[in-house]
Amino acid sequence: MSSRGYKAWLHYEGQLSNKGLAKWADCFRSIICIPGERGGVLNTAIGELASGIEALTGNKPEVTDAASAVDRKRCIAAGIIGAMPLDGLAISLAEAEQLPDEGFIIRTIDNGDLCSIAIAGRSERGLMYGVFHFLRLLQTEGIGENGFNVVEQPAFRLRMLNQWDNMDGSVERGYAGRSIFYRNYELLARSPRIKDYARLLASVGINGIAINNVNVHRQETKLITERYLPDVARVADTFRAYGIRLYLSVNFAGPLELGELDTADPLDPRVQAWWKERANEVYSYVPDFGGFLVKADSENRPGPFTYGRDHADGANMLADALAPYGGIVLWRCFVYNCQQDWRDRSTDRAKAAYDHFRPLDGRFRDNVILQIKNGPMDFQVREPVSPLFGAMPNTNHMMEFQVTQEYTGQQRHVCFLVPQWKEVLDFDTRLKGEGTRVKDLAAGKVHPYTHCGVTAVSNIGDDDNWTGHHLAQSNLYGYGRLMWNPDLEAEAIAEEWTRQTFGGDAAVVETITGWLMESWGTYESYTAPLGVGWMVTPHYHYGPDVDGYEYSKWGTYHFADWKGIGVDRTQATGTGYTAQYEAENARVYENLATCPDELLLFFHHVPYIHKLHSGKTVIQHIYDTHFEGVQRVEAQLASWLSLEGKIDEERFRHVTGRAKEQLENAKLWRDVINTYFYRKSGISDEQGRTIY
Ligand code: GCV
Repeated sequence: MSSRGYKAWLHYEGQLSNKGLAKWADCFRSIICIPGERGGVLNTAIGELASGIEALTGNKPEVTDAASAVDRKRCIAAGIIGAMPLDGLAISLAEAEQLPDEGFIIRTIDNGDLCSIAIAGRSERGLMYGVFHFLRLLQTEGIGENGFNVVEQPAFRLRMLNQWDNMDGSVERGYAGRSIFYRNYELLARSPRIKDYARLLASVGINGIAINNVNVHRQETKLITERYLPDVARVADTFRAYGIRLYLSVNFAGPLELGELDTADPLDPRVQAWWKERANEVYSYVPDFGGFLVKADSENRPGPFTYGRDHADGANMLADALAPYGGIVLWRCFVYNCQQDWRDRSTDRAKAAYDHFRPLDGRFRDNVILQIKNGPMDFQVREPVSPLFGAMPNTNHMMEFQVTQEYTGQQRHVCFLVPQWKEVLDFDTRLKGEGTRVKDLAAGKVHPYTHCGVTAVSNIGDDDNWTGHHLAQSNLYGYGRLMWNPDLEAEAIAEEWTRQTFGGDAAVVETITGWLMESWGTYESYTAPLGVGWMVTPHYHYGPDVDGYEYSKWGTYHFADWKGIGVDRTQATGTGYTAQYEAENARVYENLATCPDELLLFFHHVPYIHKLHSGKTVIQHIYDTHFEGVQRVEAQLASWLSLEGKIDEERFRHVTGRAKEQLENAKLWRDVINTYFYRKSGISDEQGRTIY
């Protein structure tokens, strides 16, 4: 496939033109790869460098391996620190050795008319990230008179993605077609798409992937058996060439489900031996296998509770099986009672993860890492940060985000999530005094975690453009970029994605970047208000259904009646959830006077006439934001339409179609939400706009 959508942000279409270029032009003719020995990721890096430069300049560079050629000027010298002579490259060994494995240096050397460019990675992977970064800089900023002086390293050690792909070819919460990994219960192990996907991920620094759904069904349970391991190994090979480790989701009841034992009790020696044998076999096929991802005792999946054991017992049993090979267990904390009685006002789903896991701190093996969703509920458009994150100093942590837009418009609406993730990463948990931010915890800077980082549910499928909506590619790109460097500005990420994907025309860049940047707020404004969440069509999670989950078993309520709305999660009169935060944060959320408006209904049940900090009443805020939200979508559509002729026909038509659908759906949200609350409260809109 060669469409623009398919190439995503890597289509390098002759965008290298700026005034500094002449000075460096000669360098682009020749690449010296140091050392000459090539294979694996090094090969990938050099191949990407050569083809990227060819696409950008129109000239195929000569690639030489000769170490002796290192003295040559007017080239790009690309290599691995330690194995490459640094003389003449303006890089000191002391500086280079401070970099972690995945770090790199890009430096231009200007000796009058003899210029050269060095890309030096601390490892093969570091070099590959350096190459992609270099190509990104060429496309977004171009190379100026002063060249480059870049030193980079990733903030987080684990930067993963989770595919929720099933072997029948479906994708749970997938909005971009079918799976690129499976069809009819077979792995598409030789599919070029997997390689192209690996390339996209590597270009933004992803270094791990779990390739099957955390809900592990019958056939998927066999992925860790001989039936599928040869194909799993092929897929692992593909990802390995891009520096990405492969993980598999496993079924906790595997021994039982495969009919080999009559129990899955983690303390039963037969079960322990079974998993050890499985691990041994997996590693015989995939020697650098990453480990097991586990959803246990969650949403009807099996787990240790069946045997009266706890999560530490379950995770440790798997960890012991993987430990001899250096594998890890990614154990999910998305554990709650999904059979709740809506009449029961004391149970609060938001409290569940913390209540289940916090008491187990210190009980998990060093090769277990707890995977904690960013919010206490489930990837809503607005939630507070999970209070569990950082609250277990003696247990490895990673944060789980959702790139796929399950609750944020399902890739039919534009909703650029980088600003949301950035808020989460910047959140000050205060767990070790002021300034204990999530990003520092995830980077292992606060507690001495042996493994830590971030992961996210992917948003791709076999649609030609990968993500359904062309603009949804920005979320995959943005996830990688932000998790490499959480200090990047969301807008800078949006802009660099736009430039690489749609080119550098000023109106195009401004319009698309602007649209992306206001899209999360826009989506929030016409959907569920003030952090209350849900109000979506049950199961599908698209479109409004205010009471869809209100009398259900899922623990997701808004408690709206004729007087007010919201969930009282205070310690004083509610479920006591606020107590799970550090004292100062708890105080902020507990008190109406300090609780931020955008989370008001997550933490409090208030009358419709309650005044927000903004000065508006809750009910007027609901009306205003819902009318404004639709107006914003109208304006976004209009400015997109003004780009006609500046965007290729195919993408222009496609995005226009989706934007029109978004507008219709936003109107539906507006009218359903406004009408519902008008009918409940009996309070009219101050501006007398149409409510049904
Ligand atoms: C994979 C939510 C989703 C489910 C998903 C689950 C999870 O409940 O709706 O589809 O299952 O989260 O994260 O495990």
